[in-house]
Amino acid sequence: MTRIKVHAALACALADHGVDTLFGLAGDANLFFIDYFIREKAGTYVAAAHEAGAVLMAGGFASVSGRVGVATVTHGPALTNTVTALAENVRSRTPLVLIAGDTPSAEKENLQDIDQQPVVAPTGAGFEPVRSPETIADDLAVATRRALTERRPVVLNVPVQYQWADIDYRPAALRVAGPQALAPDPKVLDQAMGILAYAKRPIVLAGRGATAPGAREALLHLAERIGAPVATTLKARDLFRGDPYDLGIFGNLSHQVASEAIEQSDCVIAFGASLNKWTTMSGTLLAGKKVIHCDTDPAALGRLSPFDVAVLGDARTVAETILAWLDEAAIAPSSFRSERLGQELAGYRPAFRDHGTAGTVDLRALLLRLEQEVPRDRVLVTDGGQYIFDTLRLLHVENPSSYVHTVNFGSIGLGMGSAIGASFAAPGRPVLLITGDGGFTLGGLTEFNTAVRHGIDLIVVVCNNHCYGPEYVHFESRNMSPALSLFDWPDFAPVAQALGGTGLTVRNARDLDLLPEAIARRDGPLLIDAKLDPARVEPEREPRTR
Ligand SMILES: Cc1ncc(C[n+]2csc(CCOP(=O)(O)OP(=O)(O)O)c2C)c(N)n1
Repeated sequence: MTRIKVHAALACALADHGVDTLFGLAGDANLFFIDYFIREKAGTYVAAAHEAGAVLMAGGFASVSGRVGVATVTHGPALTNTVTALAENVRSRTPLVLIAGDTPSAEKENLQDIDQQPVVAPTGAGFEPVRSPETIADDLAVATRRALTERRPVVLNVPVQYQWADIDYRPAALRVAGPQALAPDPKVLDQAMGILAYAKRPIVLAGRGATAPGAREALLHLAERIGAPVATTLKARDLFRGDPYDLGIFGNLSHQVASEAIEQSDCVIAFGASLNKWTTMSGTLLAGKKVIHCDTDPAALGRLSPFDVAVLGDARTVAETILAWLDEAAIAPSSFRSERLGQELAGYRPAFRDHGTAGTVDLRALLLRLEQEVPRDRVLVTDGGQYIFDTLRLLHVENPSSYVHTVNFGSIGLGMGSAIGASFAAPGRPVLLITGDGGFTLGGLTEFNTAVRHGIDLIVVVCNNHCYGPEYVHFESRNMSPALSLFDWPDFAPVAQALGGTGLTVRNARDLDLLPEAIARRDGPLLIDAKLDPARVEPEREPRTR
């Protein structure tokens, strides 16, 4: 037990929980604690330019590392600036603690006073007030435990007047149960076996809830055993990369060969997937098929989509148990993993018509070149906009945790903060951020220099059609002038240079040949301003190859 100030105790408590990286923006109510964390605890502190950036960074860090992300802001407008970022992280189910200072409770006319709990409530984040100076370590432990077990951001509200109070510091234990196997009920599994035994064309589908260690191998064994191709949701993208029967994404982003296989299938066994409207294409992809839905969360089973059998259990244990039962009952595999399907998958190449002109590059040509040129161990972060559909189809990662999805709240402009945070969870690996010009000007510009200051290996690709894509399409579809959606931005490459990074402008297909050298020679944030045609913003269906 040591006698220290509350701000020091907060820094010690963070370090005692293994937190080594803190994202924030300093003000009256958190500056001494940040200073102590850096000086006395050798913590890494990332100073964001906007509070939204700080929270997004903590979210990106948590998403890639699998650890709790921690951010800090001061009171009043600093907290209101985080609302969208909190809502995003609630919807992505990211464990995150936001340490927010609060104005002195005794002070009547503090300009920055605002009732914090009602500010946070509609975002869906949790709220934990620090009860007294003496309980600060315990209250942080409660907030952290809640963030990890409830899988959402929790705001820890720290009254500013506590900062310099002396307390007896004692580390508080973080009581969080580790991951564990959850075995299925044999009676329920028996029903699932009844379906699998008769399935002629089953598919094994994995969501982000099926990406725990060991799950991939168990699901692939199961798939092989029942003769099923494998597929994932968007958020579990590339989990089965390398398997010859990997269909890729199941849903509205499926490629042509996968779509055909999904259409023919008569049974889907889904693990850790919510079966939302994008995965099921509003239910149409599961219609007429038998559905076995497996998840560790009883509330997830059947929440968004009907099932024939709902199995409570973790992906690995359920898959391994089914495998053992299949062998015991000597059930033969289906023939859906046919040689023909394997050949079609091996031979599949994305097909598209190149709409590039002398002054614009085709989005798909750009993305396919990036797929080739950006090192494979990249982390991929997408902002929001029309370009996202092609981006998610054509760019790949080595495993699902290397992909950060930032449009869970449908907001543009959240990619840059998330990308910076992700980089701190993936040292030595490049982070590739794909953003629109609207998203970049809304949220990316603000933090580009933060990436420069911290020497981050970041490649920002601005899909610059100098317009708000969906708004352009709305106007055009009603034969109205799209003028309101068009923007005469400055070139972004010199802007990136002025902010301390490097910039490259890609004006047409020929300029794509500049990418390899620019990417190879990068030594800090690199921005690629790719000029696209606003009239070509809508994703096209893949032309049929057969
Ligand atoms: C915070 C926020 N403000 C406004 C919108 C509405 N909106 C949706 S897409 C979009 C424009 C996106 O433009 P850009 O980033 O250039 O990508 P594009 O669609 O043109 O490819 C806007 C303004 C939004 N989704 N989020």
